[in-house]
Amino acid sequence: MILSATTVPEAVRDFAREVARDLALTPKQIQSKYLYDALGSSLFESICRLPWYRITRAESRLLARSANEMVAPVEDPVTLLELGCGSGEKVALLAEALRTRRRRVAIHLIDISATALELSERTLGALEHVSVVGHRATYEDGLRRAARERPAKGGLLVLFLGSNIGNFDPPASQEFLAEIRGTLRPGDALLLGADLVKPVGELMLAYDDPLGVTAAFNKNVLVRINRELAANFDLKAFEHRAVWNPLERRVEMHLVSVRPQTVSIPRAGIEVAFDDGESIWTESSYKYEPAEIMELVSEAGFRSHAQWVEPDARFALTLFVVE
Ligand code: AVJ
Repeated sequence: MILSATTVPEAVRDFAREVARDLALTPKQIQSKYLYDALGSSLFESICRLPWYRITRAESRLLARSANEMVAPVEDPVTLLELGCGSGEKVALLAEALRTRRRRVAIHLIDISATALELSERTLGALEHVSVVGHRATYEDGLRRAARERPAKGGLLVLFLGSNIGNFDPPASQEFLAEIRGTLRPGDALLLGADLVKPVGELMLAYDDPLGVTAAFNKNVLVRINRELAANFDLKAFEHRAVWNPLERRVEMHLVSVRPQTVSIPRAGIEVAFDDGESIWTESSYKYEPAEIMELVSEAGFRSHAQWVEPDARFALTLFVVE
């Protein structure tokens, strides 16, 4: 079952409004959530299979190895809530660990991508002891809805995996973690996956891969604007660029204009002029140190319970509880 937060025309109107607002900023921006239409979501799934993008496999290894310990502090009947579900394979590993408790597990999936929800529901449909509700919504709306629908008894384990938190700048992540905390009760928990700082060469291969899949993923947001907002972006006139910003400790993705040009976006009611070399900033992926993750989340009112670090790809899963 997939519940949709907004009707399609309303979503397009929001998209148009935000694109007009963010392309008027300096530097020009497009919010990263718009990368995930149907094609963008499948390109992201492909990125996860690239040898140079190691986040997904590193996290799955940690989950496969320690899922039992990760669900142990949460009381039956357990509700799992995944923010940004992707393919559903990770939540399946945790649901699998709960099977031995012989209780039913309710799973809420929250994603803005219908493709991701459908894929996850298919993955989880194979498990007999789970019931799944998909919410096609932003994290905030989905959290609120799932919190309303949870049973009076038992613990809720929120999964915020894949380093999705890395898209938020530090103040926004602090605010969002506080919002998660606000919807939880004592006994609930948060499992957070965060990518760690690593050599720049490795980061560049992950975000500017030799096959060009990440470039396609990034440029696809222009394809989407052309389709949904009737724009005339020339795909050949923009280049994918990934840069490591050492001060902010984030990888930034940009779309760089290769010549001076003007693009019209009729449904957003704008014409946008680009200088030669001017870019649109489409995503940030912050990288962390293990101790920093503990601090960030503790400040939002959680108590850290355990941390698992994958030493090769450098990725951390940290479990927090609500007291
Ligand atoms: C899904 C946001 C975690 O930042 O690593 C992958 C998205 N962007 N390659 C990330 C992404 C470029 C990914 N997150």
